[in-house]
Amino acid sequence: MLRQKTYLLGTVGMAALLAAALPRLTAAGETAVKAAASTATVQIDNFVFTPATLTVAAGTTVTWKNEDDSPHRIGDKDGTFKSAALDTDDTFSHTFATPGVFPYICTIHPYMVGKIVVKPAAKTPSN
Ligand SMILES: [Cu+2]
Repeated sequence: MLRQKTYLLGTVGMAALLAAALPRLTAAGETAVKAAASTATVQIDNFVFTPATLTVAAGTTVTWKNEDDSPHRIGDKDGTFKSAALDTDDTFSHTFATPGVFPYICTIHPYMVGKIVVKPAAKTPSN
């Protein structure tokens, strides 16, 4: 038991140390980056992506939800992410770890275009 307590304290101390460098990998840093590492949704309805341009912080998981009567299939030009055909109410999620601009289309209806803009994750506030 004593040994276990020591171990736990050691873990907490280590987590605090690592929080500055690797906030996303530690329990201590989790709260600090919670706002950045969040989720966002793109709605598909009437052959339109809404919002057409979605800006998120790196680490955000974007979920597309097909609320249309027609199937749609998400894909970006570089093949970074690609969904199966989404039927009504189906969803597809992709986590954007890297900052950048990711234009995508519906590969069934290529005139349907959207864009995910990924900003660098917010800096961790000093504890
Ligand atoms: Cu489509």
